[in-house]
Amino acid sequence: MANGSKENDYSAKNINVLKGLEAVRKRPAMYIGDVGPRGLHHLVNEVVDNSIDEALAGYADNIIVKILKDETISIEDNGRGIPVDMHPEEKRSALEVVMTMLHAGGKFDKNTYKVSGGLHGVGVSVVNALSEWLRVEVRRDGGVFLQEYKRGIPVKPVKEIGKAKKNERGTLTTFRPDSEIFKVTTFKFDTIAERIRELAYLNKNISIRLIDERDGEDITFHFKGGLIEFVKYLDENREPLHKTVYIEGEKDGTPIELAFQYNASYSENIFSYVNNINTTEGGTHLVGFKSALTRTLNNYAYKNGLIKEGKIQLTGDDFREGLTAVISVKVSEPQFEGQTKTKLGNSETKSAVETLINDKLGEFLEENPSVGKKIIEKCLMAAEAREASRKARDLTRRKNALDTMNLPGKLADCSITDPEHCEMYIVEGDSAGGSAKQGRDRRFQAILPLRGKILNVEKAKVNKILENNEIKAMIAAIGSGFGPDFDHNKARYGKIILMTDADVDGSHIRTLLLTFFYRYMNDLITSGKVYIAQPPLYKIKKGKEEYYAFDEKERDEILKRYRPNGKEIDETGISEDGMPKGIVISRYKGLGEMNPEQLWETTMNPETRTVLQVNVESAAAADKIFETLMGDAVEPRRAFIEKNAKYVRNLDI
Ligand code: 0RA
Repeated sequence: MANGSKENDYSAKNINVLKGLEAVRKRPAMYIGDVGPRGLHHLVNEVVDNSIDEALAGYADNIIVKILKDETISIEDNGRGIPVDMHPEEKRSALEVVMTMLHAGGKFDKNTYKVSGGLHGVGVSVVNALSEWLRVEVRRDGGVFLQEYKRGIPVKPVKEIGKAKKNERGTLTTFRPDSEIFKVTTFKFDTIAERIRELAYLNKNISIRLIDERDGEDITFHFKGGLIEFVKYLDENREPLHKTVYIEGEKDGTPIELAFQYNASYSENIFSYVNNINTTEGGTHLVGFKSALTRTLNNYAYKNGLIKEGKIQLTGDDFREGLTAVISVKVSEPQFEGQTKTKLGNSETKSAVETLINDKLGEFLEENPSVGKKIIEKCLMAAEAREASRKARDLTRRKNALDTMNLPGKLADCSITDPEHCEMYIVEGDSAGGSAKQGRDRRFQAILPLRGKILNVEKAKVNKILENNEIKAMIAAIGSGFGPDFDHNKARYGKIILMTDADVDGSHIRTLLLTFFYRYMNDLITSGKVYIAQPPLYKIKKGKEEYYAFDEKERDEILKRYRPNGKEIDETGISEDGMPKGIVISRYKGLGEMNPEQLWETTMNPETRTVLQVNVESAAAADKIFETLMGDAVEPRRAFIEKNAKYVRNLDI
């Protein structure tokens, strides 16, 4: 009888496991964000993060990630190996518990700085639940142990399948994402490489190798210089004004690392991390850093007579113009807040960071007066430019261009005023703008047509930017400020939708717009308010029937229905065997070719349209792309375009 109750106990636990797995498979997006490419790549991050945690605990320094030929992934580390002995409460192997129970990983882990924010840290059991199969091989205590799972359920108990060599230890996980869950199951090397590169910069003692067995690409990421190298990489195409400043230390149990340099540009690029998570919404560590920077530099400048008393007052913004910085802290019990759970809330972290940087930066400046002088000169220039742009802004204000009371004449506003229900289409060109104005639902859709190309803000000073008519119109229409005083909560629309032609000019204009939003209305992007419209590329017409296709694949699917005996039909609508079928395929070149009804039906009607939400997965990567595409250096831009040319599907020349 005693035995019976034990068995009941065991099945009760099993039921919990099955319920857990079922919950994950039923609502995968709740655990990994989405089931598109982003969610797919999150699986890899999740497993890699576990190995990184083992490395941070001081037990591993080598990680190998492979994309295998059949689109499966393997991740191997030389850590202690996940424990395989019986778990006293769960009455099964600890390995099985870690792999099958939600959030079980942390229970064993005495690791102080375990990731626990955002989408990371959901636990490897989530990866297991969303994999058609997964196998994990552990080397420890002289043995090699194996367990395999199908959609999260163990196929058999953990088994010792061989002997490990002396001191050989580690964990090897291999998995195939479940095609019942994910829309696409092909991995992109660059997406995986981007996160690995970031991790390698943030953890200078770890070497991570990424091998793509599909094409033989093989890169080892190991940066002995850590954050110093990260900052140099970020500023690769910018001109640094001095050697990189590096500060490292621990305060009140919080390890803190910072690297920064000033460059000749005008933009501020601070990237902050907590436990290897990119805190795109900032938080207390960032606040601590900013106030220490302002205070220390200000004191230093006055003490050394670099600023004449009473001449010009430097603000916090002046101390951050042309600054590229990475700050990384490890917090043992991080509180993540904000829309995307990427804002650190722990108040003790602010004072830890502030105190440490005040002390160490002060020391650094005393020891490196030439760097100090360069920095203060740069900040003084920023202050002067700010004065000039304030005057320019005042002028514009007087003309009411930045005033919401006086909306730009080109704006066809919507009648509803509640921002949550309103959207603004920014449309390329007056003629498409005209169609959009006629086709829209004027209750909640506003249209702002742009004439030609907006200014490239990456290369322009603030006062020039504010003189640009298209930019003035956007600032006024959105109505929630600009630059440092931008506040997305005051935006007049909940969605800003960019609608440009599907050609080279269109994508250039879109990039210019995104650069502007990224640099001067950043919160608009991080709060998820910016979208890209997806107009169709083809119309297929047969008699009275009309279909729209958004890419070649969709076009061909539609044509298949008419394809006679598998014969191809070309774009003129004439099949190869010479039978005209009465099918007319038209390729839309521009938005202007659609009449208002078509534009509404295909691109603007919320019931039927597709819009892509713009998000910044990695702020550092986004910064790099804008700098490459829009900055001064020509060679990296050429290289970027060449490398990415294979992703361009519809290049209109
Ligand atoms: C908890 C305890 C121990 C190892 C691990 C977790 C561990 C987890 C992962 C995940 C990927 N690689 C990993 N390596 C180790 C070891 C406890 C002990 O040996 O005392």
